[in-house]
Amino acid sequence: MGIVNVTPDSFSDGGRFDDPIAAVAHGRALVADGADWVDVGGESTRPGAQPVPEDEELRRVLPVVEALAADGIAVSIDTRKAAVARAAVASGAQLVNDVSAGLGHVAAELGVAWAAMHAQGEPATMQRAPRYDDVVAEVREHLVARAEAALAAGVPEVWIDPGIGFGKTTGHNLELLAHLDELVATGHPVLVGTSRKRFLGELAARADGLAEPTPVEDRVEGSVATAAWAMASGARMVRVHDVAATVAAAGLVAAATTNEAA
Ligand code: PMM
Repeated sequence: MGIVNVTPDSFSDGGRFDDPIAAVAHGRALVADGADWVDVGGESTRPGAQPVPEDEELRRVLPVVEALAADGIAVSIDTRKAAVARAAVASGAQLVNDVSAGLGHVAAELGVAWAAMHAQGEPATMQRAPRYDDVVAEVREHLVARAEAALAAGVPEVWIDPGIGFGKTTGHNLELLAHLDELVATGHPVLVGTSRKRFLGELAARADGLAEPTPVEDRVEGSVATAAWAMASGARMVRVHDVAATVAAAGLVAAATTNEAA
């Protein structure tokens, strides 16, 4: 799943694709690089981000969803708002990617696939003091409950996502990645997003003895390595910015796990 953030303030590619023409061109380029899905979002959920009004989010995403879907591209809409999900599906989106895990009833009403992501708290404050007794068990139980309710309500396909970086310390993120197999074992298809996230910058800085996290443009290796790890652990989809490098890694993971080269 390749990422198109139509936002002026996303942490990872803020402002680069906030005009619809650039965003559509970028979505097409991600598909040319091998993405199966293009995830279009109009509200940054980076730590500290402020909510975006509904009419502004609609203005950002709808032309992009419509143009990419018209090309036959599988589009997912990254939103926490029911009205945005409804309008995006009416414009051709086929999956609601929901970082609030609260739109299961909307996906049921629309009859489209739904990705339920775990988050602790709201983006504006979620990184202040994330706390868990057992992060893996708490995330798993939350997601399984949401997934079962959504399936019972008639959602045709439900993905679960541990929400790397959403109300989690670097330690929580690493624990979730180390135990992804426990999410996979629930039987629900797993989606994981580590791409360019801050914990990768923190880990790279720690390795180099630097005080500040490495900048976003220096997180490609960590992004690809963690995507490969997620796929090898059984995740069925990874949400990434660097599609070409990740597709190459996915090919290697597939060869290694099926031992095709032997
Ligand atoms: N991360 C971001 C936004 N949307 N959706 C899912 N399902 N999983 C994620 O980990 C996720 C997401 C934040 O990253 P961005 O600002 O680079 O889009």
